[in-house]
Amino acid sequence: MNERYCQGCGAKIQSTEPHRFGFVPAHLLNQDAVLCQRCFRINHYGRNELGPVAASDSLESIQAGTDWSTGVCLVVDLLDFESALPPELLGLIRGKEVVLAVNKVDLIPKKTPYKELESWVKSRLDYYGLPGVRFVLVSAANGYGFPALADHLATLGKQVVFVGVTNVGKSSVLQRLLQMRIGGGKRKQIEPTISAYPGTTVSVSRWSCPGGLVLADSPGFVPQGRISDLVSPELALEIIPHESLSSHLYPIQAEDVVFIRGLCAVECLASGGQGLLLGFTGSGVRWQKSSNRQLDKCLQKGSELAPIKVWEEALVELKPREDLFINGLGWISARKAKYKLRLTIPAGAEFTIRPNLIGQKNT
Ligand SMILES: Nc1nc2c(ncn2[C@@H]2O[C@H](COP(=O)(O)OP(=O)(O)OP(=O)(O)O)[C@@H](O)[C@H]2O)c(=O)[nH]1
Ligand SMILES: [Mg+2]
Repeated sequence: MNERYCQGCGAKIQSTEPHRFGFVPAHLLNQDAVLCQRCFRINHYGRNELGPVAASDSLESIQAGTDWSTGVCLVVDLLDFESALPPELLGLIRGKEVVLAVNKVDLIPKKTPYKELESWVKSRLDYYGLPGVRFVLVSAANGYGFPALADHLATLGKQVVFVGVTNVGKSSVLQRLLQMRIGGGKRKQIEPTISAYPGTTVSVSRWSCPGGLVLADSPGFVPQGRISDLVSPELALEIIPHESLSSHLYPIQAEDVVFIRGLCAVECLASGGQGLLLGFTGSGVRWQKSSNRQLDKCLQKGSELAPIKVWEEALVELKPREDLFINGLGWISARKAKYKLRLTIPAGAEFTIRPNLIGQKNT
């Protein structure tokens, strides 16, 4: 008998174990394309009851997807850019023709010119050893950039796979392209399953478009160091960027602390004059300011209910118009003065100092 796969998430269909991926009750199997119970429940109730796919399984599927493909659309989340290009993932697509879809630009404040974002992305790609890679700013939420993306994808051959780390919007980008009727023809009934929880797509799932083009979704690569992956799924939903980027401005001097409650703190050890720190997040959590005497309270250290038990510290210097980016959380940006800072983050979380994403740039 031919094996069948869920059209929404790519899981292998089975009718024996309701608590495993790919379950479809036997009486529903007599349709051409099937959707597993997990995808059905995600689509109708927003609940991902079985949790994310295991990182090792998704790795195998990504490898299979890229081996099969003639070209790769690498999807990254502009608000979590520094988590989006792990070397292991870049290794999986090495040698392939690649177009980058820099997604979620709808979350950037409207007054930021897209030209400015493009030069920022270009310089970050140079930094990550990807000079000259083609990229398009897109929003799967509002359709921005999709005509340009479709033109680029048309140069990748007939078998294009969408890859990227978890939750960047691979399935959403693919869904938007299918809704545009890329390649012409009618819209398919079952679309890729999308959810706010990382780890939704389970395996490679393919869509044949008229004209011979085949588009394939793939599971997300689980990157190291994102705070959103170190906490419970409920807290992760609060942390993951999903609303328009907001910023708060704080005049900062020695002994001040800016923090995101229970998740991270940045203590000012010294500043080279009167300067400001801007705290950015695109999620349900916010930067606040306090004094270093309140540090333990800000981090909820010692509290029974706090999710983070082990912390790490790092000393960093931040110059004007540099961001201190904390993977899977948000960032702070220095203005006017340079700072010596002590960063406290959950053990295993990663951070990067980078040129500022938002606001006037150093020339
Ligand atoms: N604001 C905004 N949200 C988006 C956009 N694209 C995707 N999302 C949201 O991002 C979350 C993840 O989207 P998915 O398409 O499931 O992401 P994925 O990369 O396929 O995730 P996995 O399958 O888990 O690896 C969902 O809550 C989407 O609604 C976008 O352009 N803008
Ligand atoms: Mg997906």
